[in-house]
Order: sequence, then structure tokens, then C-alpha cells
Amino acid sequence: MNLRDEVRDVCSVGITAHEKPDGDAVGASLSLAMYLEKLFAEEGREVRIDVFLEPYPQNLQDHIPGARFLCKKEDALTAPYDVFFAVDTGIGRTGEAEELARKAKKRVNIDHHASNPGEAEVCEIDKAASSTCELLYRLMEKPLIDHDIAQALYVGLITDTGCFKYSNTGPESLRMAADLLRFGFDFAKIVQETFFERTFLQQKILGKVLSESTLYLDGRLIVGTLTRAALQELGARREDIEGVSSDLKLTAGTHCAVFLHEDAENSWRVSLRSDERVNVASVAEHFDGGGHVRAAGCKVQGALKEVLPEFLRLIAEEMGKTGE
Ligand SMILES: [Mn+2]
Repeated sequence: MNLRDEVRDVCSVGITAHEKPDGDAVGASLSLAMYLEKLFAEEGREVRIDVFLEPYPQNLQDHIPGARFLCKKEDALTAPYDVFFAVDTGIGRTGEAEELARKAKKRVNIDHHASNPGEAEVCEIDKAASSTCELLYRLMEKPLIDHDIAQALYVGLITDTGCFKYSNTGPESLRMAADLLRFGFDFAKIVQETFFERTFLQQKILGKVLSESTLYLDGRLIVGTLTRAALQELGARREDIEGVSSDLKLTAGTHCAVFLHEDAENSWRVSLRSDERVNVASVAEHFDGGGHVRAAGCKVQGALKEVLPEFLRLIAEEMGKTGE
């Protein structure tokens, strides 16, 4: 796909990404908006560019430039957009913006999720790409990239590669990072604040969950819990407990981590993490949840002492399948 060709005759561009946008979704949306603005300026054209994203965390707001393109749905064009880009997701998971995307004269979809149904007229879907930002970088004409575009792309790249530590990190990801760093943004601060930093409350919650966690199945499974009473005592909200399951999974020897937190009396939100040896998606599906092989979630009802044995049984079964 050639980006310049896709926007050749347009007067309006809409851009969106998935619900609950992460660093890759925001980085891809805003870098694309900034890039197209430069491309249109170079061609001497006036084109309206609107980006539609659900609210996203403060640390991403702080470090991803281009927020000037954000548009509320009520301020959108009433006429159909000439072209609508969906990035880091299929059209069907774009939330409020889906209606605008469906109504547009043409849809372009750029994504790296294997589950993308590819329903747009123009699709650039590569599940081998580490991130949508990596895919976008491949499509961008390099002389048009500037400091802010580079920074937005970089945040997306580090988000989806886990700062270059996940197995999706390839030579192309590292070459891209090397090229982007030359623009001189403060990558050390960005990594620290978008990736590693936690609030004091998040630290305390993590400490509490870890210190009260239990090992099962000969140390291959770790389980952490947080009751409603504990959550209230700490004054924690849902975003304060994000990432706890991944931290549980860092425990040496474990193949799987389960984190349960009680969001109403005897109602548990469950977050599962694993290495590739345990398919937690199939565990979550048993409780009408879902996700990926390595990360999944579900909701369950009941007292912990009834709920937990079910998880132990299902996870032991999954481990049995792969001989782990
Ligand atoms: Mn992504």
C-alpha cells in the first residue's frame, strides 16, 4: 500500500484505533495524523484531519505529540469522510467511531493483529509486525518524518515490544528504533514514565498482592487475590490494579499467573498470564471470557474457596496437554 496514493484526492481524513487505546493505538493514530499533515503541506493542499480516540492514560498524553488532531464525535463532519483509517484494530472494534468509519467513502485498515477480519477496502495487515507503529513506519516516506512523528512512533514500538523484550521484537523493530532515536527526543524519560513508573498506590497494591500470593501445582502456578474490602481500604480504582497479573508472572518457575480481584460481593474479575506452555485463553473461555494464549481474562461468581479449585483444575489440565 502507498499512503500518498490512498489520500490523493481527499479533502477530509478520519483516523481511529481500538477502544481503550494503548501506546501503539495512540502512537499510530497521532503519528499518522501528523505525517499526513506534512504530506498535504508539501503538496500545498488543505485537508481536514480528525482523530477519534477514547480517553487514554495521562502518561501517554504526556509523551505522544499530536493531540491537536483529537476530535470529539459531536464535532465530527456531518458529511462522510473521504477516507477513514482504522489502525491497530479492525473497523468493528473502534467504539464510537465505527459509525463514522462505516459511513466514510473509503476505509483503510493498518493493523498487526492476526484476528483482524480485513473488511476494509484497503488493508495492510501484517501479523509479523511487532506493532502497528512498525508497520506505519515501513509505509512512511522517511524524509517527511520529524521529531514529533518519530516520538509518537517510538512510544507505540516500545509499548507492543515491551521495550524490546517480547519475542515479537525483530531486526526491523531495532533498526526502526535506531533510526528514530536520531531525532533526539528524551527516550529514557519516555520509557521510564510510559512503561516502568507506578503511582505510590499501585506500588502498595502490588506489594500487598505479591506478599499474600500462593504457589500451586509444584510452583508452576502463582495466584494473587484482592478482596473488595482490601480494595476499598486502599482506595484503589480499576486502573490502579492494571499489570498486577504480569508482575505475578515474573516469579521464577511459574508457567502461569492468576490474579483475582473482587469488584462486587463474591464477583471476581480474573486476569490470567502465562508463557506459551499454558493456553490461558481456553481457561478464560470456560468462564465466558477470552483473550490470547498468553494473556486472557474472565469474570466469575462465588466464594474464593469455591472458585479457586476450578481454576487449579483447568490450568492443571492445560499444563497436562503440553506436558508442562
Ligand atoms: Mn498494537
